[in-house]
Amino acid sequence: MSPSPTAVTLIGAPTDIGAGYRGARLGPEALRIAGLSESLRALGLDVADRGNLDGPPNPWTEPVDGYRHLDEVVAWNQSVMDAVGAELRGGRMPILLGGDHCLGLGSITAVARHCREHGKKLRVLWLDAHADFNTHDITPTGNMHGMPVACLIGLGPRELTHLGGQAPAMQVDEMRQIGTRSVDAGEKQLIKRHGLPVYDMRKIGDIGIRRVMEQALDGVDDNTHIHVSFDVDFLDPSIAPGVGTVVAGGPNYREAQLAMEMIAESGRVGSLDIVELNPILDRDNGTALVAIDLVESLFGKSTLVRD
Ligand code: B3U
Ligand code: MN
Ligand code: MN
Repeated sequence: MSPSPTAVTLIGAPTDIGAGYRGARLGPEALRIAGLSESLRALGLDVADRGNLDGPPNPWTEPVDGYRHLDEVVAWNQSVMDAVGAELRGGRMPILLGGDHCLGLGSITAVARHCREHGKKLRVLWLDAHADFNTHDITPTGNMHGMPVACLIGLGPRELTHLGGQAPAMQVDEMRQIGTRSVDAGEKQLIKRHGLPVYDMRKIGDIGIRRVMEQALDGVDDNTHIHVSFDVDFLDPSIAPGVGTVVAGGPNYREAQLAMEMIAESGRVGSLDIVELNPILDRDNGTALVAIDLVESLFGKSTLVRD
């Protein structure tokens, strides 16, 4: 297998437009201050930081027809899609620094289009406590960071499902969700109806993270582009308290690290989102530091003594 790309580009998207708490807009700076670029450079990567994208402010208004801040969510996702698409066209690997997880829509729409244009298979690894599979009629909050996966497979408002021109942006069987443990009642039914592949915490408890990752990576070949959408609330809150929606019972440090190491060993990682980091709720930027440690593992930093 060929090695992962060595040229990576950081793209900051400082917004919490889709979240239920404000503060994820500070995520890109927290990751920079915690030394993301330096850590990646130390692994031998060529790192460019394009700074932050611009977008509308957060009006902090109530949902309308089940969507909170829909116009602003569209605007932010449009810029993310354009920026991520530009890096892929330039042969660099985009790393989106969120920002909340509604931005996964723009990022993955660009990645999916790139895969289609280059005849590549797509595998999205959605590392998250949540399924983010709500629609406007079942969402308990109207917060759009709970909806990007539904939008990606064609369920949602036209402005979002057709962000990249055609819908759906991706097929449900191109996704694997890992670490899931907080799913709303309507969302659960929708997951069943659409056959969304989910490795929830119960599955991780039953068969262990190693076998879960083997299964989630099954079928990945030399022609596969892996996109990792890393919602920091995937991690157990004991190691990552700095997120808006903490959910107890997540992967511990070593489980998360092994997951990242196994993804790295596939050699097929082509793009990454780091989202939902909320420094306002963190202690001493510790969650950013943990996220960076795990991203280092994703880029090949190994715990093997003889490698
Ligand atoms: N499922 C809930 C909560 C939630 C989803 N994603 C996050 N929180 N981060 C919702 O609002 O849709
Ligand atoms: Mn999420
Ligand atoms: Mn989440």
